[in-house]
Amino acid sequence: MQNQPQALSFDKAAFQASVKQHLLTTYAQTPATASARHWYLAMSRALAETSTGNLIDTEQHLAATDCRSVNYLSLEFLIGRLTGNNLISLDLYAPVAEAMAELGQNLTDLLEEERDPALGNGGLGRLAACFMDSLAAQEFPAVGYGLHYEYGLFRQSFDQGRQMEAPDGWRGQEGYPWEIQRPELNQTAGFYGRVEVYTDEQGAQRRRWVPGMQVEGVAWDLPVIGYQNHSVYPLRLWECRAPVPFRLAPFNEGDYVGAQAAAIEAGNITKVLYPNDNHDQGKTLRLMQQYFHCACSVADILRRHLAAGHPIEALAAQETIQLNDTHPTIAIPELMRILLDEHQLSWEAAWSICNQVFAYTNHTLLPEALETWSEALIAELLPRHLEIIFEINHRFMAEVEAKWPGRDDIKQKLSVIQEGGQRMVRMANLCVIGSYAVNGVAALHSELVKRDLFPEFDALFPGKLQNVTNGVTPRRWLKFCNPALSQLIDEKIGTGWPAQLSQLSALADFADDAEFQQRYMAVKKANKQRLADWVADNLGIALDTDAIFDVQIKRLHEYKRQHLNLVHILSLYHRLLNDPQFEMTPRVFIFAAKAAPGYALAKEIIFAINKVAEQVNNDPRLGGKLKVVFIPDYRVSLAEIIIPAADVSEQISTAGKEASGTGNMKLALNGALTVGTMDGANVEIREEVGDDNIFIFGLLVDEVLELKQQGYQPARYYESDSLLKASLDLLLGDTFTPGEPDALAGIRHNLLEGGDPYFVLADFADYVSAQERIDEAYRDQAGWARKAILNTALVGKFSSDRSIRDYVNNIWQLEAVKR
Ligand code: NBG
Repeated sequence: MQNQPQALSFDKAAFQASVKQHLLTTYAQTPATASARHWYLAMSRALAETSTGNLIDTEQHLAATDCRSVNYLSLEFLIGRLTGNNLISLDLYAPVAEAMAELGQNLTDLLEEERDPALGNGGLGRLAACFMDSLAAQEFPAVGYGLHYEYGLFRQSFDQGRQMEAPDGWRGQEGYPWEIQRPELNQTAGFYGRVEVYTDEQGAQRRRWVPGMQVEGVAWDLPVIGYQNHSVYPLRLWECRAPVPFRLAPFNEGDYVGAQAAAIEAGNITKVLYPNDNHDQGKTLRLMQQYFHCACSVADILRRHLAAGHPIEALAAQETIQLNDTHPTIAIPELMRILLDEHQLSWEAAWSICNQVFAYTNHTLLPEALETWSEALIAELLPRHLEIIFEINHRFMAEVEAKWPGRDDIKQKLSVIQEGGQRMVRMANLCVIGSYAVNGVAALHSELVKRDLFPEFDALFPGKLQNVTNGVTPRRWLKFCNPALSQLIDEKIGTGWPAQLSQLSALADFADDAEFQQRYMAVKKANKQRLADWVADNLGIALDTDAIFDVQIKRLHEYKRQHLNLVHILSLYHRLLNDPQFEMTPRVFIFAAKAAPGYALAKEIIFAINKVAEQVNNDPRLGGKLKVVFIPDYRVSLAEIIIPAADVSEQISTAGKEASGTGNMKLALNGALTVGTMDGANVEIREEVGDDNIFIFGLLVDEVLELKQQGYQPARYYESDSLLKASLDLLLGDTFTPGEPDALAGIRHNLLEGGDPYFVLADFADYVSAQERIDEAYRDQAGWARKAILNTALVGKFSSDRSIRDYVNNIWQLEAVKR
């Protein structure tokens, strides 16, 4: 059956038999004994069988087609639950629902049994998942390479308002039904050791690395199923194990620990995902993860290339490698090492290949997120790679000297090695030097990369620094998560939009149609009810669906300014209690966010929001006007319930800090109106939806910089704005923490004495006025419906299909291979 795509036809009886077969042979259950979880597992295994067939067929087809592929290297793929989404891609949602109903099972309930594979922190990992979906949907040949963490991002719960972290064993006891181990693809990777100099047969002096430790990379594939086509691409995740699983001799001697030391050390490498978003922690094990990931992935890419009969010199014609942030940077010296030491290419030949293979995406300007590794650490773990890094830098410094003779200041800035104190290796510099293209993730961000982060690189390599604005997959983020809206859209404009999101613009014609407005808002209301029911069931808080659902869901970070949102809530609380003239539309503020476990202030902000919520939700004087809900354990599947229910989308980062954002796109697509700063992709969302359909406030990037240069004094804002003063002062005393005075004062302190590094106080007044405009706009329900419809209609640009086409056309130069 090679190269015969399996049709998207569905044999119900065969499928039901397969489900029952899996119940029995994989899970040792009969229909009488099986729990909902067993049914979900068996159903998913039955579906996965089909996709594995298509995965292998696609693989063989592509190998025979001699096409060019992209290899997407990322330490994170925040894929979300697969079963429901895959049913959409396979176009089998309704038939499988029917088949399962006949077996006495409710599909919606079964889908709730899947645990989110939380193999990412936030936007960066979720973007990688959307990109894989869009590659498969458009059939651009691709392999995703990541790590098979035993534990994904921690599970979050609250204990008296404080974040608690628990390990997330995402595969469960039974293993994850969609993954398949591919032992024939396993690779090995080395660490430590020394570099050996030897003379080869031609009498030339050569160098080679003799590692002191070897580990095995076990290949696991997850299927990335193309939307209603026959292509299935692999998301290949490497699990680290000892090369020899168990050493019998020392064990028999009674040395139980020694016998397993290697296994324990290797197992640690892919034990757990580092829980930092936009922050570099510099831990040794993290560098080991990075190198392990790159070594296995590069080896697999070369395996495919050579197995297809291509000469090593032709690598760049066949393969491109996209580095998702600097986390996989070490792939550059790794490929150099293999080309030089194993394939014996000259430096020039090897470097020219690398320079045509790698491309790099920058996802942040925050200095604390720009990775550096100590030279000493790399020397110990990867001695040959350090030599290669030095040589790359040495030759690059000569280029800099040629361009700017005698400019040591520029050399110091561009050097891969940061001098002064402990010598550090700057991964971003290495990426820019080693890649043929570098991109930022939104127009504004890419401009700032050129202007502020890498101006000299831009001068040295004109055209290398580009922009690709992020996007989100419309399959998961509209069709799957918002079935009611999807159906309404289908009715109005047909069913082509999930594959071509720009078609949504046809909805704009109905923005003023009273009947359509009413139906659109009825869908929103039903989605709000779905969320309200979830909140009532899980958190015991009753929500009024006539209230504005105002949503801020994203990682907890000072730059994202959840505390600006909090201070605004405090201002409403103050006004409701103290200003008899004050009127407001009832509002429900919904938060969901995880804080990195080591980020103390972020955790204090979570605590403060939880404490304010407790008080506000139970204060009868507020007449139910104000509710605050912090939903624990934010994850993809929660986003899928919250986003369709949102009226207002909070995108309130300090201008210049949020590279793009992608939650902003998902929320706008689902008809939430953005209240946002001129930051990241908000700027482009505004361009698309128009000024009347978005609420922009706050300082611009250059105004922030100017204020900083002048010497920003947050206390001035506090002293001159009585509402701000009253709101911040609510954080003193024990209004929200009875018996525990000043428990929330740390946040106030950070904003006043701490200098307010993210300009919360400077933007407060304008934020309040944007919120007042929202309140007023919501009172005109028809007007609001119009704005919401236009958001859905006009954000087609933000499909990740378009992002991928931008990469394909401007960077990767791939051809689609249709099956
Ligand atoms: C994040 C940015 C977001 C952006 C995503 C995806 C990192 C380092 N960066 O603004 O903060 O949307 O990347 O590009 O996680």
